[in-house]
Amino acid sequence: MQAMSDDDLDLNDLTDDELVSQMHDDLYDGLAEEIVEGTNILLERGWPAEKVLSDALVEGMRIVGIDFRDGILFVPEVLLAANAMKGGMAVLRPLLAETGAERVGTVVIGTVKGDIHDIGKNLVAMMLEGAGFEVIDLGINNPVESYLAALEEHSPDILGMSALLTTTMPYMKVVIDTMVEQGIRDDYIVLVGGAPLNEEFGKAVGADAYCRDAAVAAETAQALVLARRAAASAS
Ligand code: B1M
Repeated sequence: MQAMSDDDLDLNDLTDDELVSQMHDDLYDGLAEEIVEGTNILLERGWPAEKVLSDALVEGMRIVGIDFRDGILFVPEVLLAANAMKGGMAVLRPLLAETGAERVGTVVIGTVKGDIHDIGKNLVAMMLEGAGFEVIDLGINNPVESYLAALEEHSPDILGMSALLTTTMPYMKVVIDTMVEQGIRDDYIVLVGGAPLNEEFGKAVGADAYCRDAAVAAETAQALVLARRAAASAS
């Protein structure tokens, strides 16, 4: 998938549509430098960070995901694509995370045990920061013990869990059930997300909400924290 692989290709010469399409190809080919350059060019042309993220990066990764599923791309290539995506995200991070808003609350977030996917979780963390939350990111492959230790250490308002595999998403229930057993479940708002989840799954595992994407996660986090504070001050 190398539509324009000419070495002399100057990304600045491309129209917006051509550049976005070239970035999909560059992400597919795992070309991190080109993704960083393309991201900067779109920003210089006045694109909002959210649009660069959704149209150029997330859409490019969606295409990678299809060919990964169909056995056309394999783990090493997808790792390169993920690395390129992270290059673009690093450029966008200060813009997505910048906030003039007052601190709304604290979130502990991490990908569950057995799962090493972190791109979506990282995006959620950035958007939460942009919505005024302090975010403690536990990274990937978290057993229940690491979530519990972080809850104790940071006393957050929210626990967020991410899973990208159908085999790892049930682990969210292990974490929530352990919180129930320890009598601490209701001390926190629990949000869950990740591509294979849905609303029904969120309810079934006992989460407060399932969040479809990073923007929904940020909105939901704000709404639930404010609602909880309002309920606490009314009682
Ligand atoms: Co993996 N992988 N992968 N992979 N990988 C998927 C998930 C898969 C759907 C690909 C496919 O077959 N089409 C498939 C899962 C199938 C299934 O479970 N039914 C799969 C598989 C099978 C695997 C391996 C098992 C492959 C193998 O080894 N044979 C292996 C598992 C490793 C493990 O975790 N133990 C594996 C490995 C990898 C890589 C390491 C190569 C790489 C990860 C690199 C990294 O993350 N650092 C990788 C990647 C990149 C993908 C795909 C292609 C892209 C995922 C991604 O980053 N998407 C993915 C295919 C796909 O999802 N289409 C795939 C972009 C990201 C922005 O979206 O993560 O959905 P997403 O996040 C969104 C929302 O879901 C939501 O908001 C985010 C932003 O809007 N969200 C939350 C996510 N977390 C949230 C938490 C919240 C709220 C919202 O908390 C409050």
